[in-house]
Amino acid sequence: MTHTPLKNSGFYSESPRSGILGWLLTTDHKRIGIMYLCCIIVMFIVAAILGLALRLELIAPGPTIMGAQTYNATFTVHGIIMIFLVIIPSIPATFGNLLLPIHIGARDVSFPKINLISWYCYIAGGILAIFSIFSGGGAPDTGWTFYVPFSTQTTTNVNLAVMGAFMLGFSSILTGLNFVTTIHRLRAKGMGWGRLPLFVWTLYSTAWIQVLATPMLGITLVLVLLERVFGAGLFDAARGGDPILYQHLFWIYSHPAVYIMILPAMGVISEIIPTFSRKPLFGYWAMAISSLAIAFAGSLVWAHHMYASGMSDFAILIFSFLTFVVAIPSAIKVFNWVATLYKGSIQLAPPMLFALAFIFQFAIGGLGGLALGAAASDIHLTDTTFVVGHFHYVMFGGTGFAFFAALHYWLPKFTGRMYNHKIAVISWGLMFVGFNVTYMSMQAVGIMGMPRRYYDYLPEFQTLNVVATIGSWVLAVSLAIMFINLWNGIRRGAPVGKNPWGGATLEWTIPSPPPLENFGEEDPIVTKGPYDYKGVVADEY
Ligand code: HEM
Ligand SMILES: [Cu+2]
Repeated sequence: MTHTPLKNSGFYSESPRSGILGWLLTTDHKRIGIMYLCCIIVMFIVAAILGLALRLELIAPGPTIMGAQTYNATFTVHGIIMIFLVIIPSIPATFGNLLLPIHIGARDVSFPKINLISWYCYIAGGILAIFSIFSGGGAPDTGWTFYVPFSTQTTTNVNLAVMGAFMLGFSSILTGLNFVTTIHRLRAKGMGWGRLPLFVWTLYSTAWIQVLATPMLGITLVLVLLERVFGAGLFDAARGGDPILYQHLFWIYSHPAVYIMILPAMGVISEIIPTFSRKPLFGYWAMAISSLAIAFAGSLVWAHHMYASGMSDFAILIFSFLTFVVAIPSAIKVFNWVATLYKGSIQLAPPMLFALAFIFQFAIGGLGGLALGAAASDIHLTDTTFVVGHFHYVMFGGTGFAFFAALHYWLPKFTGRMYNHKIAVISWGLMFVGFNVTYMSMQAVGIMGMPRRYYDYLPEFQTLNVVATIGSWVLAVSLAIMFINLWNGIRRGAPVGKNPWGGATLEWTIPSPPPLENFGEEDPIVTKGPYDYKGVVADEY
């Protein structure tokens, strides 16, 4: 069958421009994915350095390296960058862009130009957020949650930070729009819904949250601006407004947003576990449907962040019950990953090690989430460092480690070169220890009662804080080793063929790196499911 150019995509009219314009004006999904990847890794390093500064400050009670105002600004900027510029786009905008069209047998996404615009929205949002740190008025000090009334009163650069988050929300909506349309419209012949890689199912579920929930954040941030610039009074109790309304509006997006963060990560794990167990993934449809179930049920639980805001016991009961309901599809995923490992011929290659650490840390994060979902324990734990430890377990120990697993799994595919495995395993080992020491200590001192968001604390909390800070240094060293090793791999690594890992999804059937049009003259025709390893062997390299 002859190949037919995609209509209106202008994809084929684009001859690869050389030089910087070949990137800044590209509409190729792979190049856009790589541009996101570079930006996100830089942002991660910047925000991680701020995180390390927070830990260093907390090594002793009282001021160590900074005072109260700087501490408040540092955790605010750390949180804003990590959430909006790193974790939310981390997997969809990078590996989603790199792989989604290839996984479904297409040559690009439905709207390549809109895809490029989403990247420019990301850049614009990033510039505004970074500007908010350095321009007059001082870096925002409200926390990443921008809670009113403080965020409408403080004189720091909340306006710029809010506008930055608004632009980043737009970037996320455009990515979601593209992915939903692409999955519905551009699947290759034979690529029925039951043959989609599970990574695609998680991107699909995430895309619906990006499209439906993110506008809520946009509206809420505009209301904060209206309050700050025009004194609208919407959240001002003295003028008939309601500050609690803000918390509802904010979490109606921000809780589903945690699934924008974790669902694609779960998809990465569902690609890696079967490849290195040499077994089809256990319970394909249970995994596919549980992604949709998490996206749906996850939009019904937002007020579990507000048990201490004066809500009625009945409302607390409802939101607590719904929070436990969301745990069910998440638990199904953990069960099915473990069932896939069972009796598999396990290969502990670097991507697999990061994937196994994900399962361990996500399980701890998930159990911590149940303790926070239960009103009785949450009333004690809310706003302590237990909460901080908990979301680092889910967002860093979960999504972060899945992002690193994806880097180790797919970078050889898109660069054509392999990194040093021994160094990768060492960086993984150090990271696993450093991570768990840092955040398990923060959870423990939170249970003892240490509040979050204070640069100072009671002397009895010091021991665990010293342990946590030392843990963060081990974490920092491991991150440095990992990034240097991957960079060396990109530059000087051993060349690899189409399929260095013996994967069975479509990307492992095309050259490394893939050609501009992904597939040759002929559009692929799909005849089997994504995890059928019969006759599939890994290339030597
Ligand atoms: C090297 C890595 C990191 C270190 C050392 C670190 C450290 C910290 C510390 C100590 C705090 C608590 C501040 C306080 O409440 O007193 C914090 C807050 C936070 N961290 Fe991290 N973190 C790291 C990575 C991450 C990652 C990967 C994320 C991803 C989402 C993240 C997101 C956040 C958020 C959202 C907050 C809350 C900020 C706020 O209270 O407004 N961090 N981090
Ligand atoms: Cu939540």
